[in-house]
Amino acid sequence: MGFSTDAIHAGQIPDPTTGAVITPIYQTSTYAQDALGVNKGYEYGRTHNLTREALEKNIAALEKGKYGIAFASGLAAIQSILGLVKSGDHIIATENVYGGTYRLMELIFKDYGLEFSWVDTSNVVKIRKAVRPNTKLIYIETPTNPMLRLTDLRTVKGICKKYDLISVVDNTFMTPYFQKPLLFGIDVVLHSTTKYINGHSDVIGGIVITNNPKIHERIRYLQNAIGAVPSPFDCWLTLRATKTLAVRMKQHNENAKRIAKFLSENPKVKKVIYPGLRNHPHYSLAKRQMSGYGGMITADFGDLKSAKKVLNRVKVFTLGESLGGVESLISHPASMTHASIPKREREKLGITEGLIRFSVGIEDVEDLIADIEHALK
Ligand code: P1T
Repeated sequence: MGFSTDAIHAGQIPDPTTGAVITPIYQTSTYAQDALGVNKGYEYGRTHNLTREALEKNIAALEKGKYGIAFASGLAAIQSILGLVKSGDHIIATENVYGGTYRLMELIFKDYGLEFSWVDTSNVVKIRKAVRPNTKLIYIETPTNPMLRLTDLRTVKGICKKYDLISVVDNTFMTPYFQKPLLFGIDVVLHSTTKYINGHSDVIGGIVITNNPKIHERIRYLQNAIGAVPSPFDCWLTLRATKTLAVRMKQHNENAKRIAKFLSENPKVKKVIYPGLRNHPHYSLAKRQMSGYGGMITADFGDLKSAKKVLNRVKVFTLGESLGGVESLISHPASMTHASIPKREREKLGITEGLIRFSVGIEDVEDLIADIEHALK
């Protein structure tokens, strides 16, 4: 089936009791058992929930994966992935990931004996050099948050095959509408469903998708054992949202392309980073492994003073953390999403005080451009 058909139908069958077309919210913590040891396959809400199962099947289908395992947040999904390795194991991770991902790995899990190397994974030589005898997993964010650098998925898959490593891709920025890492042979895909997948800025959630039965078994075990599960209502809202994922992503992409061009032509903007611009260092890779460029733009306004003016003056864009909603958001990575990264590290990555991140929504693009134009005057 095509993407939109799967988005609307996959994982959802009319409710067997009433024929309700929309999967009900199974708002229950437990299930009546027919007799001791006899049940309908549902025992306890943390372990089984039909609304959650529908969501898991739906997003797995969009990623061309067999298994989806949903979590209460993107970070809970990432934590479950760290359960694929053990104390003493080494992980190679993209140096510029979401600040919370860095915090979880470097400031929490390092203390539990995991080793991390933060690598520019857009450079294959650097990935190869980072492999150690105890390396078990490569964790990729592409495009990265917020510098929008890309990693070649085919190359990562090749390295993982050679050294018998697990490959993981955070596909939050692209969504399966524009990028399907599993089709490149990547083992595990994850999302903060909080972002584009839900797309309405009203749910925090995460999901892990894989075709590998062993990885599925382990992550499923951890989902229940750790217990960071999403509520049935959140699953229902997210399931409702995936139905329009294709139309939303098309519009995010169209609007962002127009705004990236507008920003590029404005002399007050020092640098515009958008994978769909020809001057992006990974433009040709973007064309090869993505079918669109997404709705995220990062731009450097030179210094904090200039950035502050833009951040404080916009009216249609809302100043706030997060991204991927239908409404446009604007943020300051250095003091917001990436504040937990030490200043020196941050600046090495290019996350300077003058940097602004735009999450371009699906409003009328003329209004968005007028809003930025006004803020820049
Ligand atoms: O917020 P949560 O649902 O736990 O997801 C964490 C996460 C994981 N991966 C990526 C690429 C992300 O961008 C995020 C969360 N990011 C923001 C809140 C932000 O404003 O960038």
